[in-house]
Amino acid sequence: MNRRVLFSLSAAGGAVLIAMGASTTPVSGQVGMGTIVGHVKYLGPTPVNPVIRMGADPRCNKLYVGKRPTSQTFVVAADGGMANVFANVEGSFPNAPAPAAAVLIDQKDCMYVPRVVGARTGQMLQVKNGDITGHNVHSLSMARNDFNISQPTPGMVFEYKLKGGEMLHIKCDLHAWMNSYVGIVDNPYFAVTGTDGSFTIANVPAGKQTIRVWHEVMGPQTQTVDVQAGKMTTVDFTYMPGQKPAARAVRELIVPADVELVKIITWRAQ
Ligand SMILES: [Cu+2]
Repeated sequence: MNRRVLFSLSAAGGAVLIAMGASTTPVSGQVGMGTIVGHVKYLGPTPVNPVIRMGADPRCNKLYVGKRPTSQTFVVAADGGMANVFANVEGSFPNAPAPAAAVLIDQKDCMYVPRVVGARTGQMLQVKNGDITGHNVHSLSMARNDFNISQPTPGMVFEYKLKGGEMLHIKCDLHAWMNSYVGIVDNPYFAVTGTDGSFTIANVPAGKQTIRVWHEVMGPQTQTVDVQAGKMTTVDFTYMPGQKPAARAVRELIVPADVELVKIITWRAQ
């Protein structure tokens, strides 16, 4: 029987968790499972998203006549709720098949929609050209999810079976402002924060679980929570101006009861 020991390591320049806390309330769900409800906030003046200049493609530019499109990097509500943050439960879980349905990213009005999305290893990713102009879909992968394809014709759909787990950055080589991020994980316990900064991950196995959140600029943070069967556990994350992404946030030790030497699984921020 294994013992699971979790401890955090602070790294130089590491992001600091300034808001910690958990509470539990009853909730319905599968037996032995609980629900995690998280809130991600950005405290302090919200960074100004740069204005996107689309003059390089008149067909894109025409869509925004009289407007000032901005990058959707920081989408922060009045109370600090932060959208487009990917959240997932880390660790090893029993194999479960990836959903048959594909994860869809559209290219709409010369933007990727959604900007941040979650997917499973082994799941199909579809990237559609929903525009009247051409696009290029280029992944910057560290985990064998390599593709770089052209979509010159409206309506084209590119399909790809996701291989390795990572935060996959997808860009368009024709329009430098187009970026999308796919959180690829090998379990079903993930979500993306909405415009209020909240996320919900249901039917998580009870016990100590490590929750990781990731933002494209602010990087990752992790916390451990005690998920209780049939209950809802809340967890809060906070980003602040000046924070640097953590180089390393949490190391997890799986300690076999009959073995003294343990293998350290090092998690490195992407
Ligand atoms: Cu494009």
